[in-house]
Amino acid sequence: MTATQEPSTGSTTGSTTGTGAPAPSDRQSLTIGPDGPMLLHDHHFVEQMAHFNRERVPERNVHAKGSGAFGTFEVTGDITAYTKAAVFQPGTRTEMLARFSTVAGEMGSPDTWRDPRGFALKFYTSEGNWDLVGNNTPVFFVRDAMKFPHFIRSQKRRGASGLRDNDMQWDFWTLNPESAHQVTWLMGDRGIPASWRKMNGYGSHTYMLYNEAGEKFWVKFHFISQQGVECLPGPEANRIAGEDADFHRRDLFEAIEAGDFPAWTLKVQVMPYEDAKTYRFNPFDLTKVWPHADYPLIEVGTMTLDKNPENHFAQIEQAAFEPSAIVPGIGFSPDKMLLGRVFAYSDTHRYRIGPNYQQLPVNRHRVEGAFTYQFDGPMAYDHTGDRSRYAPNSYGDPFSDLTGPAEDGWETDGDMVREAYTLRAEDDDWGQAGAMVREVFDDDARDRFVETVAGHLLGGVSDPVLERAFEYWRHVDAEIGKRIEEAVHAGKGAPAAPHPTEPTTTV
Ligand code: HDE
Repeated sequence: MTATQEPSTGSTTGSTTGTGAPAPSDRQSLTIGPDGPMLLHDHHFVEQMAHFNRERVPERNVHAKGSGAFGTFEVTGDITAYTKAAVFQPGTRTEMLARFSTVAGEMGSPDTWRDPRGFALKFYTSEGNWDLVGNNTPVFFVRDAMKFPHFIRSQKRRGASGLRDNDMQWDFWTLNPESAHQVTWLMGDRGIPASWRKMNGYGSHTYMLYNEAGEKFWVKFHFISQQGVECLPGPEANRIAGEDADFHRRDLFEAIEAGDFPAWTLKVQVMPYEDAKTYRFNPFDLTKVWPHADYPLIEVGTMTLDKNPENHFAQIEQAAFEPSAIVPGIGFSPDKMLLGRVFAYSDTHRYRIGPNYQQLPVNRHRVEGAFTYQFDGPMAYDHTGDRSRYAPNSYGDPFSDLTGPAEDGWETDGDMVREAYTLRAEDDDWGQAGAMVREVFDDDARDRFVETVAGHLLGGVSDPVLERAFEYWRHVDAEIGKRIEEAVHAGKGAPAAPHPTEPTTTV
């Protein structure tokens, strides 16, 4: 082989241009003589470069880092007393897609950072797609969608340095005490799952179910891991973060490749419609869970993931989960966070992957004979032929014309206001967080919790915010607040946490 010859592996005439013509070369650009200038009409070179420069779509501004798999949901129970949804009819099997993710980290960030995990599900049901876009925690940081952009920016990067900053995080959390329950989850062991396969998933919000007779119920969805729940100790999670940023993605992909299919049991809590009016705290408040003693879990079915994506970009990066993807028998609720999300997700998809994102195969519904009055727009793919482009019309093309009360509606009245939820007898910011610390954590978990919170607070949190943080934890639980303050003062002389955004715990 002479000096100028390069090794050729495989066929040297097999690739094509974007228009399908034989490509001239994937190694040499067109020049005048081997040493001469490149030529502009080397359209294959131009096309390669131009497309390469456009290979990325904007990453999700939260939940950017994630992956998932396809599978099936099979109904093994019977909740037809509560819902007419086809997906919940006994024995029904529905194909689905799940995507798991962290929240604050960018696309290349480590899977094992401390963070809630996205637990996004898309069910390709016979009545249209049903998306349940939840997390691995049953609650959330705030109660009103208006706070969400502020919350997320406090978890991201400072304007000047572009660095993440514990001071911002604690400033936001302590100025929004409703965050206490979710922050307790986050700083506890479940803040770092050992695997996406070994964590539960929750719809988090209260939704509505309604049956054939039009009777309505309120519902919360729980996906209980059949692999159990396992968490990573902080130091091990930090070590893994440095060695394999894709630890969870790899774990899920390789498990499914090996035929080790993860499964979750769907259970629901059902609250009679009228109960919501008098329940002791606001049942639509996303910072709270419903005690299982009040509304026990009812088994519904099994979700099994058994098929890896064939193309990560097409099927995971461009997957568009949206709470607005709802089907007959399942409805929304007065939860302001849910109602805010019903707008936000489709909006972000139109921005990220274009107005026709629902035509992409991974997002496409599986309904035969579907007939939507959405046409054209960039990258339109559906061939609508000479279908009527308006409704009603005289050509027999279908149109909808429901009138009267919405079947998934609820009664409401009052002036237009901007106010927090009306407080009920047991509406507070601290009770359920305190119950978690005292009744769910054991002694060892409390020790790890104190170390994690103190380690995070020692990562650059300013004194005024620190004082508010001590008060915040005292409200959650006097003893835990005292221990956290002592741990911070004891650690004050110690060097700040090695990675301020990650707690240095000894778990
Ligand atoms: Fe999200 N959220 N979110 N979120 N969220 C997004 O949509 C938003 C909230 C969740 O794997 C975004 O496609 C608002 C709660 C998951 O693709 C965005 C509010 C819960 C995923 C968005 C919330 C979630 C997202 C960013 C306050 C759990 C990833 C990119 C009202 C119940 C889905 C995107 C996937 C993604 C908006 C709060 C879970 C920006 C406005 C609460 C699992 O649209």
